[in-house]
Amino acid sequence: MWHGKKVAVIFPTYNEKDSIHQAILSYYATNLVDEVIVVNNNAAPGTSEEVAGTGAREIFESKQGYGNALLCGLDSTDANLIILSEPDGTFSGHDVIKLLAYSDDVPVVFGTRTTREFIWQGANMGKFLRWGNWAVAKMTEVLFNTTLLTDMGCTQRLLSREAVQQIRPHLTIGGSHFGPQVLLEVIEHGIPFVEIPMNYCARVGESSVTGSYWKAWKLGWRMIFLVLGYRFGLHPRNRTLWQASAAPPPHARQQQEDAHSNASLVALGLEVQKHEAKVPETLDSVTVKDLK
Ligand SMILES: Nc1nc2c(ncn2[C@@H]2O[C@H](COP(=O)(O)OP(=O)(O)OP(=O)(O)O)[C@@H](O)[C@H]2O)c(=O)[nH]1
Ligand SMILES: [Mg+2]
Repeated sequence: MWHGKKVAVIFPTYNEKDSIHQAILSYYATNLVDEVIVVNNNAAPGTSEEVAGTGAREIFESKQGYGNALLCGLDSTDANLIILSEPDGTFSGHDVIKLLAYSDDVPVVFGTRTTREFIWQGANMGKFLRWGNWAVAKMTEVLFNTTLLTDMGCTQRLLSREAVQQIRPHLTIGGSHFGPQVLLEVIEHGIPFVEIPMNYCARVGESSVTGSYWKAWKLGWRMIFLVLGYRFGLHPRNRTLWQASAAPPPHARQQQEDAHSNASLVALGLEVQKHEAKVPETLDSVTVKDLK
């Protein structure tokens, strides 16, 4: 729970049998996570046995793909704050509190894996991936004139229930570039967001996507075409903008409340002045009417 809001973590799993048990425990250890949902995407044999007994809820998605698995998880939770992550040892429960802290101010918090101080030894974030991700993220930031961005593909991120409801009908990608589509839909809907550094560690076991140079290269180009497609109108949709539909963020609410109480004080002052003008000479002459 975070400020009375239910928190869920979604783990898609394909080839993380050797790390998933520990990953689930590390998120529950925060005492902030109410539910871990494991989306078994035709995962390696033995995965279910590793999940059993951890307290996580295992669900199954037979349609192969990173995006399909995450969409299945998003559709299976009623949590108010939803954290997407991976159970391959690259992310840790340690960062949950950072995502939650920022969720007080913005409905979407993206992680970034390109901050040097947070990249651990053995992590799959060499120069090519780091600067490649950074370059596509910067291109997106400039083309959409949006908030600071330094990573396109960090799975670990937080979305509020309201943000998910707004973008969900527009999420169509079942494969590895699902992550950038979520980012682009958040931008297109005008949903406020921020990006913060995540610790990024070495993977346990074999990576099936960015571990291969050519797969990463191809994914990079698909991301670039996706961003350009969004920017130049190839994904026109009827989107309801966030401002039109959503409640103001807490700080704006606070400002409104302050403005309200200031207005009330001014009104009270005027009333007092009016009554002072009518104050009778002696208390004896005070009538019930004067007191009203
Ligand atoms: N490759 C693959 N991954 C899937 C699939 N369905 C879900 N996933 C999950 O997608 C996430 C990303 O896959 P990884 O193999 O870790 O790829 P990656 O994150 O690009 O590679 P690393 O940076 O080395 O972790 C993992 O949590 C997988 O379990 C699928 O059909 N294929
Ligand atoms: Mg991974």
